[in-house]
Amino acid sequence: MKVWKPALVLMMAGLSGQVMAANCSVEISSNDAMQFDKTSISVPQSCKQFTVKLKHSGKMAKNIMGHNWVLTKTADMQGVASDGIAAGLDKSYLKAGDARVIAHTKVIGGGESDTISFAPSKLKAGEAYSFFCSFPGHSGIMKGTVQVTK
Ligand SMILES: [Cu+2]
Repeated sequence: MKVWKPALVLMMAGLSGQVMAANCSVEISSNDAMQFDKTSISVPQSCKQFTVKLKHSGKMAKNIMGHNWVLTKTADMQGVASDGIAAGLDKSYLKAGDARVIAHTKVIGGGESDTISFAPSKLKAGEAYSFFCSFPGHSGIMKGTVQVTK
């Protein structure tokens, strides 16, 4: 037992160091000028869960300048955004049961926030992913890329 103990302590120290090194959450702010404050985020696959907190620093109501955060393959972004228009605000401008949507927050207005988590294991290394806002007319500007890291 005595021989193994230092090895175990070392191993545990190594593990906790790893957990601290991986950034498993991100905070993204949006505003009344139809902008996100980030154009790219990194999602480490070493995280069991990755958490996104979306904030709206503006004052405008969600039916006028609402924002959400939607994650899809980059190739699916356009289709998800246009199919979402008809879904309306109550459905966060996303078609019900849209399998192309990997994760999303609800639509929020000024002063509000919403937090979601998803498993990075859903993302494949080498595939191109993007995040965007599916509020009608916003995805042309409100979008960014997602880097899948180790
Ligand atoms: Cu928006």
